Amino acid sequence: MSNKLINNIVEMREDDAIATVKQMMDANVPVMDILDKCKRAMEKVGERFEKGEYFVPQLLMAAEIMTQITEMTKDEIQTKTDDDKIGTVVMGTVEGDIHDIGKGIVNFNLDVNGFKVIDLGEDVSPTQFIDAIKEHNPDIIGMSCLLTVAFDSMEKTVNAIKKADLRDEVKIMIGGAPINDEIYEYTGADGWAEDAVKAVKLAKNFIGV
Ligand code: B1M
Repeated sequence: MSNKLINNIVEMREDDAIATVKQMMDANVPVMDILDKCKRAMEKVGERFEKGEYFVPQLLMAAEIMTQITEMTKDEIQTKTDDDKIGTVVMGTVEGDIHDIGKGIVNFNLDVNGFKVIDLGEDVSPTQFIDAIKEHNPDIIGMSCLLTVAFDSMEKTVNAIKKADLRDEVKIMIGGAPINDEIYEYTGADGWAEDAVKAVKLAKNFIGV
C-alpha cells in the first residue's frame, strides 16, 4: 500500500491517494508512517520539478493532496488540553520561505506529544520571532526552512535573538529537507531534526523530559 500511496501522490491522482490513505488507516498503519511515505512522495515531486518535468502548478497540486492527507490523519488523534502541556514551542517558517507542510506535520506531532505550539506561520521575520518570545515565553523556538536561499534567515534570526538578550531564554531547533550538520552549525541553533518524530525527541531533550 505504501508504494501505491507514493505513486498516487507523485502522479497527482488525488482521489486514489486519499482512498489509499483511508485503506492504510483502516489497516491501522501508524499515522507517522503514512506521513513519512507522503514526505518521500513529495521528494519525488521535487525531483521531477528539478528535472523540468513538473512546474509550480504541480507543486501546488501535490501540496493540496498533502494538506488533505494531514487533515485526515489529524482527525484520528486526540490532542491534549492546554493544562496537560509539557512545554511551549513557538514555530515558524523563516523569512523568505513559504513552505508550510512539513512544519504542519512537526507541529501536529509536537502537539500530540504534549507541547503547546504557537505557529507564527510562514515568511516569519526575526522581529516576529522576538516579539513572540516576549509575548509567549516559550521553551523552544522552531524554525522550518526548505530553501537554500533562506539559510541566512535562520542565522539572522538566531543573531537577532542574541542581540535582544533572549538567547538564554530559549532553545532553538531547526529543520527542513535541506538541513544538515553544516547548516545547523552555520545558524548557531541548538539542534536540528530530520523529521517530525526526531523533532519531538529533540524538543523533549531540550526541556529534560
Ligand atoms: Co517548493 N521547493 N518552491 N514549493 N517545494 C522545494 C523545497 C525544492 C527542494 C524542489 C526542488 O527543486 N527539488 C526547491 C528548493 C531548492 C533549493 O532551495 N535549493 C523548491 C523551490 C525552488 C520552490 C520555488 C522557488 C519555486 C518557484 O517559485 N520557482 C518556490 C519558493 C517559494 C518560497 O518559499 N518563497 C516554491 C514553492 C512551492 C509551493 C508553494 C508551490 C509548494 C509548497 C506549498 C506549501 O508548503 N503549502 C512547494 C512544494 C510542495 C515543494 C516540495 C515539492 C515539497 C515540500 C514538502 O511539502 N515536502 C519541495 C521538494 C522537497 O521537499 N524535496 C520543494 C513534504 C514535507 C512533509 O517534508 O517539508 O521536508 P518537509 O518536512 C519534513 C522534514 O524536513 C522535517 O519534518 C517534516 C516531516 O517529516 N521538518 C522539520 C520540516 N520542518 C521542520 C522543523 C523542525 C524539525 C523538523 O524544527 C523546527
